[in-house]
Amino acid sequence: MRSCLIVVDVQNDFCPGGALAVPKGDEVVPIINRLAARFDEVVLTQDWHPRDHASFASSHPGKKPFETIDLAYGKQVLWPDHCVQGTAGAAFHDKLQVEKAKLIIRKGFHREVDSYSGILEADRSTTTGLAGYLKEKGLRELFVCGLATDFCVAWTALDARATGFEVAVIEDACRAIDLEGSLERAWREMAAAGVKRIQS
Ligand code: VGL
Ligand code: ZN
Repeated sequence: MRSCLIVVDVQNDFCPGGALAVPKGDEVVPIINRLAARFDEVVLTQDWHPRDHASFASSHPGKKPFETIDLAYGKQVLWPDHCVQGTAGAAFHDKLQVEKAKLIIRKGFHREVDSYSGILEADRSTTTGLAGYLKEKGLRELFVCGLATDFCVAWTALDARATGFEVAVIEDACRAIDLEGSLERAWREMAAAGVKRIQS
């Protein structure tokens, strides 16, 4: 079975000093660089929002970051503006060794639809093309790492599993946001779905 490392959203805005900083988010960088050296296949995902994205609290008058609202596809957490296309915050952490990656999947670029998942957008019907790419290349075993454990990593791992891949999340190569129990919930859902929880 051919395997692929999926590196989720290791971008400046999710690291200390960034707009939506994940605590200790930058600590994953050297761990992921070491891991990537051991894989022939590495894919990066990149959160890539338009300036007026529906997941930004600033797009909804009167709303504040970390509140939730109902959008056409269901509940949406509202975030500080982050990973705006072309900004320094949307760039990969400058110590992340990205040369190895053959594919960068951008997501969250539809103004009205968020995408925590690297596979399926939040409307649960628009695909990013990543599953097709991996299948066509015969990559059936996925190792997922990056930011944040309880949002984009978990959603990517769950969708990959639901699409039929073997999936493991590398816990020490991830960091979490942990919003109102989201981290524990994410691990529970991943375990129930058959996502393996491993260490680098
Ligand atoms: C993420 C919140 C909003 C993530 C992205 O990468 O986990 N979280 N956008
Ligand atoms: Zn985002």
